[in-house]
Amino acid sequence: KMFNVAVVGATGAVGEQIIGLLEKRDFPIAELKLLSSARSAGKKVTFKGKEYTVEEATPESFKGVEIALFSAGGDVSKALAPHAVKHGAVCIDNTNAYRMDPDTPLVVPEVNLDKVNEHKGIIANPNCSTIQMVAALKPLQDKYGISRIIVSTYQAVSGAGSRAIDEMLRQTREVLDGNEANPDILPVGSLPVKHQIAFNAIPQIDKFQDNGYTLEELKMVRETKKIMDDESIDVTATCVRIPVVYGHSESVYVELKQDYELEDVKKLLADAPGVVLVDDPAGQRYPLATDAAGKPDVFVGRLRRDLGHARGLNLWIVSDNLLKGAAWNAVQIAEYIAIEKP
Ligand code: 11C
Repeated sequence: KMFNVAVVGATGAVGEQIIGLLEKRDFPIAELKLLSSARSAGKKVTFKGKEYTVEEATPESFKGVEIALFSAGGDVSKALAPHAVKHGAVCIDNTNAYRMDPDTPLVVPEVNLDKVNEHKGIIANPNCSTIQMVAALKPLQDKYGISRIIVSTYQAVSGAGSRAIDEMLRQTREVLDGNEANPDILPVGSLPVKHQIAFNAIPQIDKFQDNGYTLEELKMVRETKKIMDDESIDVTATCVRIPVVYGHSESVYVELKQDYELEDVKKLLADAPGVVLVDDPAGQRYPLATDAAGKPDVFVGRLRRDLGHARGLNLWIVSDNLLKGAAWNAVQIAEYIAIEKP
C-alpha cells in the first residue's frame, strides 16, 4: 500500500531531514504534501528529482492525508494536528505539544514501539536529548533496573534550528576577526536576554520554570519516566548549549538496582538495537559528535564504574540530534505504521 504523506515544517532543520529520509528509505508515498508556515510558503523543495512548492499549512491541507509528520513548533501542532486527525491522518508530532498528554503515546522504537498501537491519532516524538539517552539505557533497565539518572548535556546549536547554526558560525567569524560577537537568537529566541554562543557554553536551553530548572531539563525528567514506563526513576538533568553544529553529547550517571559486571554491560550495549558501542580507552576511541553527525545510531562509550557507588555506572552518549533525536525516530515510527504494523 502507498500512503498520502504530509510534512509540516518542510523547510525547517528537522523537516529537511525528514524529507531526506523519506527519499532515502523509499517510503511508500502516493502523494506528498510539503507544508509550512505562511513565512516559508512558496519555497521550492526537491524530492526524488521532482520540484515541490511548499504550501501554507491550513486545516484543509490535510484532506486525504494518511500520515502527517509535524515539526513546525508546538503552536502549529496544537492548532493543526487535531484537524489532520479529523481528516483521518495519523500524526507523528516532533514538538512538545502532546508529549505528556496521557492519551498520546511517546515513542522511541527501540524502547516502547508497542505503544504506537494505543494512539488516538497522534504519536509524540520525544525531545532529542531524551531519545538518545533512553535508547542507550533501555537494555540496562531491562536487565538490572534503574533507580537513578544524573545527566549533563552538551547540546548542538542545530537543536535550536537552522538560524541558530547561522548565528554560531557568524559569531565565530566575528570573534576570529577581532570583533564583538553579536548574539541574536540564543539561548531562547523569544526571550529578551541573549548570550554569545561562539567559544562559550550556555547553561540554558529553553525557558526557566518556577523550580529553577529549564524546560529542556524537565523534558528529560518527565519524558524519561513516561517512555521507560517507570515513575520511580529519579532523574536530574543539566542541559548546556555548546558551539557544535550537529550531535548532542551527554554525560550520564546511572544507579542500577542490581549488581553488574562492566564486561556484561559492554556486551549488552554492543548488541542493543540502534546502539553502537565505541569504548576503547587504550586506543583513545569514544563517541564524538563529529563522528555521529549524519548517522542514525546512538553511540555509547567511556563506560566505567562509579568510584563510590558499586551499582553506579558512568556513560558518554552521543547522537545526531536531527536524526535519531528527531527525523529518524519519526520516520521509524512512520515505517512501523506503514509497513510493519500487524
Ligand atoms: C534543543 N532539544 O536542542 C532542543 C530541541 O522539544 O523538540 C528540540 C525541542 C523539542 O534545543
